[in-house]
Amino acid sequence: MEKKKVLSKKKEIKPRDVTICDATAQMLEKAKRDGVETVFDRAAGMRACPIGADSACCKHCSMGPCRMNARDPYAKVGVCGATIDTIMSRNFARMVASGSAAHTDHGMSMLNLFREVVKGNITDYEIKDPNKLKEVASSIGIEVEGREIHDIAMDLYEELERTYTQVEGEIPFAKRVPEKTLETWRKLGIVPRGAMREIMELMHRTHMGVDQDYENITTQINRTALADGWGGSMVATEISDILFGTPSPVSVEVNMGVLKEDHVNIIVHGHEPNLFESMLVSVNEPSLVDAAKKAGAAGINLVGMCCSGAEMMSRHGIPHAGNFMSTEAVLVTGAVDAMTVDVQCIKQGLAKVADCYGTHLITTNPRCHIEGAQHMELDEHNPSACTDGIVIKAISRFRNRTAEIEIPNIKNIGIHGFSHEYINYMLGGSFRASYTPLNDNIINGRIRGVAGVVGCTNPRVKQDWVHVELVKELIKKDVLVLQTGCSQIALAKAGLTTPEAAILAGPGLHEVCETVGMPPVLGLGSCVDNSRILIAASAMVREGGLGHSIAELPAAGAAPEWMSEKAISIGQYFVASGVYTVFGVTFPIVKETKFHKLLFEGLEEQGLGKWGFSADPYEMASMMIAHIDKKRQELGIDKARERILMDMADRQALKA
Ligand code: NFS
Ligand code: SF4
Repeated sequence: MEKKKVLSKKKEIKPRDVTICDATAQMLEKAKRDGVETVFDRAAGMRACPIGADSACCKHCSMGPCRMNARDPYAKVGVCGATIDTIMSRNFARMVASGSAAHTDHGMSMLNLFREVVKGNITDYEIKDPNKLKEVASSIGIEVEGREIHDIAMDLYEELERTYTQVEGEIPFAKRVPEKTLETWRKLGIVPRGAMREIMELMHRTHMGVDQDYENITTQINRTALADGWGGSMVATEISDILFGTPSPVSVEVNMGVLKEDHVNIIVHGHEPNLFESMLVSVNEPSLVDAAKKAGAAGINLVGMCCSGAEMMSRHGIPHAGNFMSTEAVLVTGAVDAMTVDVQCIKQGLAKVADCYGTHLITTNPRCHIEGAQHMELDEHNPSACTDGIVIKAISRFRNRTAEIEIPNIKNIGIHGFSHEYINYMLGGSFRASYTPLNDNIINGRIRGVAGVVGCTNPRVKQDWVHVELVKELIKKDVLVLQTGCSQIALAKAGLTTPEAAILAGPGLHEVCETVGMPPVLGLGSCVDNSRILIAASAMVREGGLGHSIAELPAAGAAPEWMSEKAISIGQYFVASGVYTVFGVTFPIVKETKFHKLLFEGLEEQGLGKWGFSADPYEMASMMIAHIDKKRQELGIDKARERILMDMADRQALKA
């Protein structure tokens, strides 16, 4: 292999220090030998700017950029007079605007596809789940009884388009929000109109010289974030379920060992499921399978990564090679013949690594080209033109492989694909699908509460470690964990997505898992599928016995290794929905400021949730558990848990 050395003279990393993922560590060793640089090397060579990390600078106009002093935040103001609170809240607002834009644009792409499918202009995709179509339609007041699927679908399209374009009025999915939560939003003026309007207004308000009151900016921050969670993200999830099927539990292999040396290996990495769905058709196309065999391969092996991977593993049991911190490392195996990407979380660094191993890196979405990568646009009217072409390129790379191949021999089998619909069914049974058993088990104390642990991996912390330690700690204390995104993959690799992992759970949760046959950690899919957590939370409120708003639930959320603006938007919509949400790594705000106090305390006083921060997984767990216990106490169900734990101790004593 012709090696193009790209490793610069920077601090050397020790693979075991930067990740607990054995496969990734093994590949980082190989990368070192091959002279290839990855995100971990670049992170070691790049000292994070301390002023930027605290969000204590502004470059919104050319009178600046202006730098504040994080140690003495009120000592200075910007040239225009902007205070630290204005500057930080504007910066935070723009993260929310960008994250919300990413999810809503993704959702809008799904909705466009849906419209064209319904109209018959696109024939390569179809409505796979008409039941879900009806459910979603009737949840927002569309008549479904005795009507044609096509007519319901067209009404649903028109209604959901308002999620984006509506100038005035509440977005359609506001109808799914528990009444008391919605009441609070109305009082605060944060029920979203259309996402386009909210994002536009937030960008306007954060322009130089517009909104210079951090509290008023925060109102629009909330509204824009809610337009993501209950708007763009929820539309992305629901429409994808309607088009491609609602997930139900499926056994899936995760980790780099899913690559096969004797197969043509194709990885799909990104976020929108349409590319992947069409890829799945192409790799099963007999003429292409034949071509692969003629090239000497045993077959074509299709594998996912990151969030599009998480969707495909949930819906179809497609193997998953790893999360965000492993996307370059997986190319170091030399076994990847093509990696195709659409949008979001696609490191530009992939281009160089792909080049080093002769892997085809192919972009497919008009929104995302990468210098040095090949672009083959996916047109939904004829998707196979793109995806067949990618398979052909992958086959030719297989035939001419020169890179030295080393595939980590590690695979972790787990159960994934839990949806709100399935949780309902799993716990309630097919004849009385409901959340009663979940609520009952929370009320009687077997389950202490529910935690959503989600989000990215980040080279500023040891890959997967914070996720895994946090989740282990939570389940040990009887907290049921719901997961999405890269976090779910971290736990899958750690073996916690199996029913057997229930032995790591506390006695109450263990008993429930054993009875139902479920893992203590339920994987719900990709990051837009965090909307499934919102829907589940609303169902718990409606079921009764756990308060009247999401804020009253014994629940908490965390993104322990977050890195993206999308994660901030998600965090903010959970907070605005009423959830205590704890982030790790770093928090982009100076402590001891008014804006910090508003996010970490003030929002809760308004009836919403609040932010928390800790970089330490054990402290994070105890913060979340303390919150859950406080909510149990407020609901008057704290004593029940003591009783049930005493019963369990008695029973265990009897057994002994
Ligand atoms: Ni979410 Fe998915 Fe992963 Fe983070 Fe990126 S892939 S949308 S942003 S890194 S979890
Ligand atoms: Fe500085 Fe104000 Fe311009 Fe920001 S908007 S760069 S604080 S002068």
